[in-house]
Amino acid sequence: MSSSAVRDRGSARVRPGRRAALISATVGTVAAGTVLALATAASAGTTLATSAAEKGRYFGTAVAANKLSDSTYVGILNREFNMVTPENEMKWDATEPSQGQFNYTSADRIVSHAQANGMRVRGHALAWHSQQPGWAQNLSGSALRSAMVNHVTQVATHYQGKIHSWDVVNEAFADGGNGARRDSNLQRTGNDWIEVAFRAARTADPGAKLCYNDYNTDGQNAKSNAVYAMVSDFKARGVPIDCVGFQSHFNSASPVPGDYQANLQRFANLGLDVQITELDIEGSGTAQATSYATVVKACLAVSRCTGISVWGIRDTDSWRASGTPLLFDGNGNKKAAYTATLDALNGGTTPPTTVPPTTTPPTTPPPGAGCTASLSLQTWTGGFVATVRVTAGSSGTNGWAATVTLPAGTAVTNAWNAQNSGTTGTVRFTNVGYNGRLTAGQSTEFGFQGAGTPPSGTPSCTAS
Ligand code: G2I
Repeated sequence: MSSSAVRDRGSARVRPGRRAALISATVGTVAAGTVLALATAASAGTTLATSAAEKGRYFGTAVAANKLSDSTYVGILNREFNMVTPENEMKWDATEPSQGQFNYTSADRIVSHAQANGMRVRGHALAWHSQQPGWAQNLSGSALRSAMVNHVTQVATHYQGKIHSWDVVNEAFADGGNGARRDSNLQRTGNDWIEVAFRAARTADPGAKLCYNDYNTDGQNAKSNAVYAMVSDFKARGVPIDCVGFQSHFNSASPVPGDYQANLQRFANLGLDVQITELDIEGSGTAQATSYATVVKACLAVSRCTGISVWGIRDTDSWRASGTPLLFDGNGNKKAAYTATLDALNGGTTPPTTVPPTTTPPTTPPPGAGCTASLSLQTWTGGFVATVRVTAGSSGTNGWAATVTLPAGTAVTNAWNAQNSGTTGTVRFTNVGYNGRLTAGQSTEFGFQGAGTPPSGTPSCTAS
């Protein structure tokens, strides 16, 4: 796969949540064991993921591996989100607790959950002054520089092909008025440590978008000006950087800045993506809801704002739980902030809640070798997101290929969790490295976005 193809796969447009309710759907069994679920009308989404996808964005959340056994948590996660950021599990202290000894157990759990549920992953964070293992905290100079480069290389290589975007460097600028770099052991290895980290990440995973991520850079100020200057310089000198993450941790002392959208836009104008990476807003009720809507509208107004991630699911999951900063309360109920966020994603339209989804559950594939595929669509005027579920027959698979026939004039604009050959006509999607092997009856999902009229046929599936 060429690196440009890989980068396309990691671009902004995303599939809706796996359990997307299709407002108006017909289902037909086209061939034995193969089901087509086809949305027939454009519609306002009913989950954060579907609504964001209709606007060409993803909607994500921070996830903690130790909560993946909490059924309420997982129920909301799978229903509402199509991007996950490991909250702590990919950090240096978690992934390299002893020098040269890598532990990916917790992070892999999150990545596996994401892949099994058709979500993508924001990697967080490769190089950061905080949450370093003790051994790294005690290093300096060239020993620390080498250790940092090795860490970036090893972790990005381990997750190569599985990460939509990496926070390559996190929080490297100081607060306050002078726009200086933050003092840290990494900074003291030399001012070029940031670009060295980005180059190492690009070499290790050419398909991932590489982001600089920070807080208190959400409006125009001395700190964001300093980041802006660094990014401008990187773009001018060809240092590989694809995106800037705006953490967007807000409260009454640090509200959504009045120039939030303008600040996103000026970074986008440098020719890279912007992402809202750790959104949470302390508060409650209408005030909190209004602030969430402001953030969402700002992202939607900036064409290169490719997605929004909140920093946790329920208020009780938050790193600052007492501020009740999230979209779901401690019982998993939707808050006013949720409704405002969804409405903003839907362009101010409240989606109908009285129309039940009419998607018929897929039929059980007949026993036998090979594989079957089912297709579900979320459509809007001029485009669609297709989710294809591949299910192995009784022999399991070592690899698979699903073929979809597109109407004339329709093209695949990007695909994820599969590699497409061609973009028009009969398009063949083959497994990627991590989802080719399926045991008997096991399923996996991939997705693609199209411009034009959605396919009306049924994907065929062949196994190897
Ligand atoms: O502080 C909020 C975020 C700011 N931007 C970078 C993010 O990585 C950061 O996330 C937070 C996590 O949400 C917390 O969960 O980073 C904190 C550490 O800097 C995380 O807190 C740590 C606690 O400090 C540890 O005591 C604890 O062992 O979480 C660890 C795992 O629960």
